[in-house]
Amino acid sequence: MTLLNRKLVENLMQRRTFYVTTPIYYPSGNPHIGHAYCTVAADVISKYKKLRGFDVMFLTGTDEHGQKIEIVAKENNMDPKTYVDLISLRFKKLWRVLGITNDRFIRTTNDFHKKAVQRIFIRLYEKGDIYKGLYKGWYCTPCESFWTENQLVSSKCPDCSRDVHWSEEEAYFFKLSKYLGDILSLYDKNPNFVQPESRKNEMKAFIENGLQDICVSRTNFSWGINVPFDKNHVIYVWLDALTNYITALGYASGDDSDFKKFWPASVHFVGKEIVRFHAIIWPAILMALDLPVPKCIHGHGWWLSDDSSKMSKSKGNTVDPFELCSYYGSDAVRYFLLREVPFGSDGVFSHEALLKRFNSDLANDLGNLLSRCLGMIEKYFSGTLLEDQEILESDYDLINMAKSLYLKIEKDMDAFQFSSALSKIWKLVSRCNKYIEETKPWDLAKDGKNARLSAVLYNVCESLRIISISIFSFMPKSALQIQDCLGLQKKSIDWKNIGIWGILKKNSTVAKGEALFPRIEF
Ligand code: ME8
Repeated sequence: MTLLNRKLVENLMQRRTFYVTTPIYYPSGNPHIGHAYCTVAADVISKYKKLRGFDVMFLTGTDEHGQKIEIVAKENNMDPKTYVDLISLRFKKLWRVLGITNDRFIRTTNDFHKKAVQRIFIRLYEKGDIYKGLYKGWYCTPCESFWTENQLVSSKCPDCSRDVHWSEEEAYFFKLSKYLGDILSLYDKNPNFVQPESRKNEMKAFIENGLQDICVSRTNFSWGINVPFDKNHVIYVWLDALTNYITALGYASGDDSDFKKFWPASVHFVGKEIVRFHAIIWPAILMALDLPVPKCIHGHGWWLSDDSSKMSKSKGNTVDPFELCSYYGSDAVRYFLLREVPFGSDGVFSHEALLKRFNSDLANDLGNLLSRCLGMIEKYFSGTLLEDQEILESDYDLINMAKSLYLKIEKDMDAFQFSSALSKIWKLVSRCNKYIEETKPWDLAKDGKNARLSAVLYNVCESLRIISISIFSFMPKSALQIQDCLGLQKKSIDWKNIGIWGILKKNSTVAKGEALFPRIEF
């Protein structure tokens, strides 16, 4: 291989990695629908990128230190480690139930992470970007955040509106103020760094009046990683937590080959309330470590309860995703979460809306299409797709729509517009249903027009094959079930096959099988 070719191949290989993360969740209570939301979104993009041939790293995990965890463990009469062991298992279990296939699960109590965080702290201290000073200010325990007097809203935490308490102590500080200019120029040079646009504007407004150094150690509790050279101090939980994105890849802990391969992250998915930590503090820490910053921070919206307040553990108004999955099935839950509300916006969760989506989009539109089409092939041709087919010019409206579907989805998926991608897929589902109404296969059967009838049913099967590839990342079980009904192997779920017409072999056998989404009556 010439040097130039080798360079090209290396470049190509490098371009084909994709690293997606979710926030690492506080195991301060059982996982709820909000946690499921972000992890499903990351799973969808991870499955999609894998289908498209990327070498993907998908990381999630739990953020196990801090005063909040210490308190909740005590309330449950457990030591913090026993408590987080228990709850982090619930998160892992939920990901299995939801069909999530993360590549790694980090716990901040993992030994390798603790050691790496200490090394990072030392590096920043030796560089002069962490220094010792006196901390005076307001502290919000649930948010693990410090606030100045001016930042409080009606004397409460500006993020969660709960009580704050005055705190005054010797502490270590990170020189965030030093990186103000670099962060502003990061936003200017990379207009897509913070998404959606509205969140970027919020960040810009937040730092308009400058940035203050932040306190990165605490002495009033002990459940955390010690400052290695000053054992009275515990490292601030956000410094501990944010660095998970690099320690999980082996940064500062020996084998850093994955770090070299996957960093910088392609996207950090986070809820809108923690964009600030990810879009300001995190890049500054990385800059201080002389590391590249992530390519994108995407702040998604919130699921609200029907009184329009944010669902959260502490408010006790959450929806249990385990229950939803056992009632509707994991694919339906995944579909609903990403279809109902555009990823950047807030949405009100209701069982009525989920049931409506289930019965209309899944049972009626897609489920019926599959069973109707395959039922007719069983009835008229004993389950075989006939060789002899009479294609008409008018069929090309459906054929072309199906063949070009991938172009529209790719655009949406690359912009994390999941709801829009699904609505385009459902346009094809509707077009198939309309095509059946237009071509009236039952009349063709009655009139003995078998060549035309077999063409019509073949066209619907091919469209269903394309639909199954397009929905795989959203609803993996259903996609595989459709493929199975069409007599295809799992490996035919391949993005290379999505824009090709005629993959289904003529003379092959199909079978209706069990209903894809049996209608739920209530
Ligand atoms: O903030 N709607 O953990 P956390 C949508 N440990 N998404 C929601 C949601 C809702 N009602 N409620 C929670 C933490 N989420 C830190 C993160 S990262 C280095 C450290 C999702 O358990 C959303 O993604 O409070 C949000 O950002 C995340 O859960 C917060 O989880």
